[in-house]
Amino acid sequence: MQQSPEQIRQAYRQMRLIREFEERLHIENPKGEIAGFTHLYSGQEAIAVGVCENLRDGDYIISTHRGHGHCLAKGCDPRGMMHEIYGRADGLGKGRGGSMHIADLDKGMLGANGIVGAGQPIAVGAALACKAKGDGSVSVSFTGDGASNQGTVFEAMNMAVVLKLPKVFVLENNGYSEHTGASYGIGSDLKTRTEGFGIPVYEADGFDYFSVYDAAREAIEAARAGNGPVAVLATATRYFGHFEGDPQNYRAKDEVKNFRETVDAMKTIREKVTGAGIFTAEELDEIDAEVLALIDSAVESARNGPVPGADIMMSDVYLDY
Ligand SMILES: Cc1ncc(C[n+]2csc(CCOP(=O)(O)OP(=O)(O)O)c2C)c(N)n1
Repeated sequence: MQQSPEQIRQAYRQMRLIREFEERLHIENPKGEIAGFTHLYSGQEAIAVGVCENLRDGDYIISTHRGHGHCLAKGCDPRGMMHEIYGRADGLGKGRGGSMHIADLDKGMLGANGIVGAGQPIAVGAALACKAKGDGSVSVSFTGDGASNQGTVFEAMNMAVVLKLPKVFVLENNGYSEHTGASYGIGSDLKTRTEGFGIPVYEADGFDYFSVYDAAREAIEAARAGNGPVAVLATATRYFGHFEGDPQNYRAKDEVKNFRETVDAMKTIREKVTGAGIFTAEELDEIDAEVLALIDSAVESARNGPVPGADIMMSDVYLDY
């Protein structure tokens, strides 16, 4: 482990923050106070955090419909996000976007997106801006196994290669596209397909923060150096349904339970960090308690936050030049 204890502490906290944010939303969602679809990221924490811990403030990310984890990993305020998910006027998007449309341009988070694959062209544009600035910044897009079959992804890959852009394609294979297994839906393997575009692929174990961090570090360094686009391919699972309310009848009975008990990302990082003597279990428990208190207070204030008035609903609809 080449990271400092402080870096590891930060990564662990970020992963715990995502895990608890999502587990809590799973409890809150059926209460009926959250409008629209909610897609949870629990299980995939090591991927978002392993990638984003390699990023700088000036780098950009584009998320997916399953975006809370990416937003938190890039540094978006959990309270502002919770208020947004509850549709509150003081949420990150003034309550107009909800779960699927969280953005925070100040943090380089260019947006989550309900149209599968639609983030790709935006991320190519951001990568072009990074190249023009010439400051070594990069643009990162997160893409699911299902989204990887969209034409927008192929176009983005080709254009990023042709223009030699500092673009990082993070391919997150969680095994399913809605209810369709990746093995059924993907015509060849993601690695060779991506390499076919001329993009080097760095593979990682998506349950293991350190594996993702190392693969992403190598990939991102290559992109910063001006060598053109790269990809990080990580495999993990999602613990909840495609959306909240999905009964997951397409999964084997004990599938999620087995993942939670064996390769779980939080369990893995805890075992590695305590095993290497970097932090004790009690020190990690303290971080967990601090995060849980933060989530409690974010949910409480979001439930009581102000609803947007008509003035807010009508603002930022059209762009004035
Ligand atoms: C263009 C488009 N086609 C289809 C959908 C419906 N849809 C929403 S999510 C999804 C599956 C995405 O799967 P994947 O990219 O693997 O991400 P995951 O949900 O597994 O995180 C589909 C087909 C959509 N929102 N947009």
